[in-house]
Amino acid sequence: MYFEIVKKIRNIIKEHHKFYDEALPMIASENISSPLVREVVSCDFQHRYAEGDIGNRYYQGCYYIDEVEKIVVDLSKKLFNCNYIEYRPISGTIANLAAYAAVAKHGDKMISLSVKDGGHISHTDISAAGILGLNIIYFEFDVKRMNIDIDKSLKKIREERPKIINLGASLFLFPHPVKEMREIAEEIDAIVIYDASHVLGLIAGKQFQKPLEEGAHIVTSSHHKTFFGPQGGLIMTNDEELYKKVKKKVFPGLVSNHHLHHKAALAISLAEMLEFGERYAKQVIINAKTLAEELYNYGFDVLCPDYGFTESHQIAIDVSKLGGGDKVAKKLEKANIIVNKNLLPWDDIKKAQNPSGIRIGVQEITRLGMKENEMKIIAELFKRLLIDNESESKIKQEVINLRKKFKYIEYCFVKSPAYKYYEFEVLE
Ligand code: DSN
Repeated sequence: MYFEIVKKIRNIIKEHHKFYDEALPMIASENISSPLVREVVSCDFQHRYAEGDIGNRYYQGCYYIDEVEKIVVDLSKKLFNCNYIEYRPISGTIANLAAYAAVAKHGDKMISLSVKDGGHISHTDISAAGILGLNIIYFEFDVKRMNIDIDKSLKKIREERPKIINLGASLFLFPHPVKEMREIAEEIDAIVIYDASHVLGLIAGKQFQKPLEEGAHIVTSSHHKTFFGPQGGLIMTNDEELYKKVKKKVFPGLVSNHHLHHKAALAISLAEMLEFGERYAKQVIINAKTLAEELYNYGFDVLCPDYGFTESHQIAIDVSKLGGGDKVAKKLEKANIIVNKNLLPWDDIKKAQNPSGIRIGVQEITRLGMKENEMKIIAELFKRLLIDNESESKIKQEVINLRKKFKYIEYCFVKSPAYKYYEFEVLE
């Protein structure tokens, strides 16, 4: 009798795949992984345990797992030009928690960006940093530039003397001032942690700042936003002592078994990044800038017009004149355009359910092969839907038609349909 439920679940998932196959997926924290990554995610590693280090596990049967994880380490060091990589965190938040715990203790101060200025929840007292009991203070923020106000923040850091200076963000339009923060960190004996989750693929593709080279002591990240997936986290550093501390906090600290199939699949996406990353990241940034400019020219309040709108995969728009982020994101969703509502610096945090902004990411549609011409088409669809008030059903049909030309994943070794549901034959 429960097989009926199983069939229902599979059908719901197939519908989800069809929906994404006919949509414009533009959530800035997501991406689509290649068929090779997905093949490896479904491999037998998902059933196994490999607690411990490569070559020194607490379980037998890890021979091949060791081989693959050695490749993860080698490729990560090459791609990110770093000395030490801790690849076992199972998410970006766990990576942050491990890094914070490695260098600070309950009651220590950390400075980070507030959520309304773009910070991730794990950088704040409502999530990982708060669970660790860190005392969070916030950077001063320059809303015009949508970036850390360097002078005011340096003054605050000198006064407050935080133990951790935490860079990186979820609304992350421009490179952060790593060099300046490292200089002051030296002065007050602090550690600079840079959360690269959103921009890891751009860093890998050499189209964003180089946080380790610019002075971050530790870089934490997820590996599925601008990076090629699958979901998971990692930590990098060039400092052996810090690496030893971080490693202990990851295992046995915060991770028992590290989702081996995801790390095997990470080996594939590291290879994909080494091969295609530069070309992909360049196109991501061209697409983001093109889309931002087109939207701005149609009259949308795209942030930072005086600073080129963005240097990352993201665009932020103040849509308060159009009814606010909640209304606009829902209207776009009805037309198969998937974005998220987003707090902007001038919002009250209590407005999180209906903030002023929407955030748009172009990394996934870039991986589907879209370029400048498609950005122009998409901007026009936004305008017709949100400014001219054309019907959602009409715009949705145009989205479906546009997507018919972009069914495959680009920047990967094999040609395969992007949102295919890999269905096994099940005998009833
Ligand atoms: N909250 C996610 C984002 O959308 O940026 C990151 O975890």
